[in-house]
Amino acid sequence: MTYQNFSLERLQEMDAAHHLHPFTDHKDLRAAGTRIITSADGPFVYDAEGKEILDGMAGLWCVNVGYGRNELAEAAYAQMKELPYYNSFFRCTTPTPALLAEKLAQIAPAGVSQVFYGSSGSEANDTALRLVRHYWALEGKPNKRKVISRDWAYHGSTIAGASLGGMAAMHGQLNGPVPDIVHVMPPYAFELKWADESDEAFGLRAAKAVEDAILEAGPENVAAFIGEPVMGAGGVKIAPDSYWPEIQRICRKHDVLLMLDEVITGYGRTGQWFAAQTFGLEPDTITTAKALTSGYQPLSALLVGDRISSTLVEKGGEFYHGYTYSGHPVACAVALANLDIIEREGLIERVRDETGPYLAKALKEALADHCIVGEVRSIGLMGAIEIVKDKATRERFRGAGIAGATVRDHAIANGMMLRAVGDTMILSPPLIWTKETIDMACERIRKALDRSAADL
Ligand code: PXG
Repeated sequence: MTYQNFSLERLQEMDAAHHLHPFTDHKDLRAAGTRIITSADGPFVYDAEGKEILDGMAGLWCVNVGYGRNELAEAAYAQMKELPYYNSFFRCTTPTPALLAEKLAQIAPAGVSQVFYGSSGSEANDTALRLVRHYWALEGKPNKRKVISRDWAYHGSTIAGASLGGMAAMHGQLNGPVPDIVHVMPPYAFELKWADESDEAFGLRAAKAVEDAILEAGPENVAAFIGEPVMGAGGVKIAPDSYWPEIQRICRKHDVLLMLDEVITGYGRTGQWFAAQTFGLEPDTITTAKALTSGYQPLSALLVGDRISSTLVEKGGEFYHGYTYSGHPVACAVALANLDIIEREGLIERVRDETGPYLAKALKEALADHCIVGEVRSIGLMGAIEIVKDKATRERFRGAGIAGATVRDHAIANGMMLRAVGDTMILSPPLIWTKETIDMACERIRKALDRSAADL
């Protein structure tokens, strides 16, 4: 049975009748009807009515090699025929997770050479939280349990992920985060920088908020700091240059582990394999998922630094943790083929030397002067456009999120898939975008901004 046997209306009816969607107000959705995406090729997705949309979000920050890669389908097919599944418990493995682990160790930052697999970023962060606390217990410091995180962070949607994250609405539905997680201000200059403050001073102030939290908890009680090198779902918040070196220094000074969540920034997005390399950081854990397979299969890899892994291996005994699909052979086969494409086609170098700098320039030249744009910013192939009512004062439109949703809807109607985070428009396209694709995107976004300005 294929979906082609069903009309668009019938598919929408089934969806509305039975499908509970992630992060969705269902009454709203069922009244409006879902958009059904049925196919995709290269940088474009197509909906059930045949409309072509340039995908500015790479699916959901994941399809780094673009759509329509037969090679990835063939890798999955071949692995499924040979061995669709076997577990990696009980002293077993299968070939592809072993091959992938070696590959990941080669591309990871120095001092990070071990891999724990899961199926999602949320699962990987759950693993990371357990692992850092287990590490400190093994080191004879079981009181080092607290984790410092940030408001607006997104670390996933399981109970551990949502607790590590700093989304107030998610905490509300959790009855608050799990204990021993502390959130501090994010390095979000656009809204939090004081009028007379330099970027550098603001970055240091945001980092000091982390140190203050460590000192308040007592360093002897703090296990780790966790952060996305560039906050993604929180609105592509790019820290000033002074922030990350200072965070690294603070973590070292207080013997607090550095956990990077690179679920979005990993695998080329910032112009290096990992943003840790872009920012020159030496993390103890790196959470990765999404672009590890370019979204063609669900797979996550928690990369574990040698400090933690040597203790785990030497004195850990059994680590009572793991998932049925840890090291799934098909997902790992697809990841290997995906990393091979990224490498063979030089996609990371292209982002670093060509399309990343070009996106920054294009956003500035084509969009920054628009009357409802308060700021544009980008790093590698991730960018943000702040929508404001008053360019000079940065005053927002009334009703947080309405302006963002208006721009998004006009963009989609104009063939450009954008995501709105409140009134911040987000771009995180496939790494196969060329200069021409960037020009096409800016033209479509500019039109959407014009129409939105008229509406708002
Ligand atoms: N960490 C980060 C930094 C993420 O961006 C996760 C962890 C969780 O990954 P999983 O695979 O469990 O979803 C993410 C996921 C959005 C959006 O609206 C972003 C994510 C997920 C869903 C929606 O931008 N990021």
